[in-house]
Amino acid sequence: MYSKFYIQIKHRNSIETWSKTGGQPYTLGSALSYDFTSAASQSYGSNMIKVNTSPLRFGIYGGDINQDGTIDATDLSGVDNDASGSVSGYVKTDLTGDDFVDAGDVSIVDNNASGSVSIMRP
Ligand SMILES: [Ca+2]
Ligand SMILES: [Ca+2]
Repeated sequence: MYSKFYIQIKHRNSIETWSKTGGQPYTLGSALSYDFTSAASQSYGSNMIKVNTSPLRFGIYGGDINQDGTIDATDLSGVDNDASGSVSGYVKTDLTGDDFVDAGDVSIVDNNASGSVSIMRP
């Protein structure tokens, strides 16, 4: 016997993302394997972005710096300020994970803010 569940991804500077609409069958006590990356529809509301074409891969949206569920001008402002100050290290405003805040990080937030990316949850 199984029930349907959702898998929730939370990450310090990305949009909270849930597994596909309708839920995932799961038998209590068994191992669970779930691939978010194969299609945008693997996430609830197809709330992911294509990050590679060969192999085809989808990823969660980066840029929700203040973790309020939407990527907008407030997040952009935070990353922009840190980029101007050449902030480095393990900081939330470093979206690319290279330990440095620069135009590459600003670009990601800017694109996702333009798309009004926000949480889609069951
Ligand atoms: Ca935000
Ligand atoms: Ca960076």
